[in-house]
Amino acid sequence: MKNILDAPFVRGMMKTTANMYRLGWDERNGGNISVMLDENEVAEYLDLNNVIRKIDMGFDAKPLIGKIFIVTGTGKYFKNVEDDPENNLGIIRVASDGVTADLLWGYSDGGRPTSELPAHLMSHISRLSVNPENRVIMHSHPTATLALTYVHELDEKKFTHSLWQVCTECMVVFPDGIGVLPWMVCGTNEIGIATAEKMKEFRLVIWALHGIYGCGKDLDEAFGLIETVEKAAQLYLMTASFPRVNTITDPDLVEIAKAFKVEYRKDFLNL
Ligand code: 2HA
Ligand code: ZN
Repeated sequence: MKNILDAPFVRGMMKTTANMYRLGWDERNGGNISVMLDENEVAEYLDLNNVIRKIDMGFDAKPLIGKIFIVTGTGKYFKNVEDDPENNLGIIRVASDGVTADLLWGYSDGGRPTSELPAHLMSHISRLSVNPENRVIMHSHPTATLALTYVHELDEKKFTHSLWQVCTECMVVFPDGIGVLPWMVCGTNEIGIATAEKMKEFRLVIWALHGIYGCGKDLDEAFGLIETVEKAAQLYLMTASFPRVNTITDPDLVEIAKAFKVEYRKDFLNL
């Protein structure tokens, strides 16, 4: 059996959480990540018959029965994952009842998966239904993105449009736009259901006055989506108090979409 601390999926979580922490996106226990793993790959590192303990998830994830995920722990700090992955991360498998998780590795101090597990697993179900390649759900509190939700209308079209307009890359990176949820209590099944519903349509979902969700086929893709939104939010806020002399126009946005051959939300433009 290979050493789990060398597994690319553990190394990837260590590197990504460290990056996100250093960018100032994930203060204290802020943020959480889940990645769906390949069973055969995990079996190179762990005995899949060895269940350390059972964890009650408190919601139904039946479409994911048997699926294995690496998930950040509740109350754990992204800052600390790199130094102690076995305590701050866990590998769980959705058990045959759909409401219990088998702990296969990690959460070594008796911990549990992130409090946002409902939003994560329900979002995995949504994304897999529209893109079978999806593996990652990522939640974070990037500063400028969060700040923007205090001063910008929480309308999906207007929010997306404002960001598309300040950064040429945005139309290419998230042509499908950004879903926006109003402020809600976090950590609940309700916000999980609402997030998952948006995830059927969007790869990015804003939690107003809280943070953002992104997804993708790997950690880089989910991270890159959030990173691009955050960059655009910074540019928007840096320029918001000055008269806008230049901007990327709607015809320009159409040109970008054509040049990069991306399908975009045409109803998010004002043409
Ligand atoms: O895990 O970010 O939304 C801490 C949070 C809750
Ligand atoms: Zn959060």
